[in-house]
Amino acid sequence: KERLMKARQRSESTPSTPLIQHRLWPEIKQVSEEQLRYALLGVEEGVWTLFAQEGEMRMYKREEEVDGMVCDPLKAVHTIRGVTAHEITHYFFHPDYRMDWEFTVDNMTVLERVSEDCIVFHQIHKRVWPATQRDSLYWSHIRQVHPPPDEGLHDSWIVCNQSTEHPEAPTSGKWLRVNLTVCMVAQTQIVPPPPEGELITRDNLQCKIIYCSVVNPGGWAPASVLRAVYKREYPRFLKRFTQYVIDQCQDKPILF
Ligand code: 18C
Repeated sequence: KERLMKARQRSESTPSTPLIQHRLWPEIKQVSEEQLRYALLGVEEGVWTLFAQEGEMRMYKREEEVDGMVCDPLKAVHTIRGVTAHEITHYFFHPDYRMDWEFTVDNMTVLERVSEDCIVFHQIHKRVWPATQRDSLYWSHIRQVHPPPDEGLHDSWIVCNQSTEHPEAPTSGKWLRVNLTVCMVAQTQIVPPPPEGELITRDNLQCKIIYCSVVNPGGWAPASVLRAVYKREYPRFLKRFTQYVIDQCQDKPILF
């Protein structure tokens, strides 16, 4: 118990000072807290429809249109072994690894490195025939979740991505800009706990992941193509990304 408490204390983090002083902070704080609550709500029957399932992974959607454009909210839950919540969110947030696992992106640029826990990204996405190519511009914020989680959970982390604007990447006639709100919440569990007096190894780690996304395509796209892309790409993304993190972490010391 004492060892677990110490590991948890080491990983305590609060928003960095440069971030708190940034013009985006009030929005980042509000959206991240709201997304966390939304992610933890669960998937009520009759509201969410299961559309993909593989092993521990479950993906749900709600069919919704805004001004005739498909914007189906997605919620996915997954459980993987051998990695921590911090590791999952670290690889999701950090630009160095983005192109290793993100296969919807042709080009990624860091527009502004606000702080160690917040970056503004511009991405040009792969074109889906016959639609116009899309780009996205969003802030991305990583933080540990406070207060500490319930009994049974060791720690929780969140990455929240939200569309924004930036003078260095105005909308162009070239791409249609998508509008996105995405969050990834990860929770570490120590199961099974190590025998008394022994250290935690990767065999004692389990990580629960909740991924939520709402993407407005930003302009016309055929609904049937869009829903087909959605159904194919989200499971592909979550499987590929989680396997990537497992592979990256297996020979490294545990990052709590
Ligand atoms: O969360 C994810 N990635 C993060 C880091 O990149 C970040 C970005 C999210 C971008 C979501 C918007 C993507 C638009 C993509 C255009 C289509 C690409 C298809 C490529 C096919 C090879 O949060 C993981 C994101 C996983 C994305 C799954 C696909 C989502 C499809 C949404 C469709 C909206 C655009 C429609 C384009 C026209 C299609 C007819």
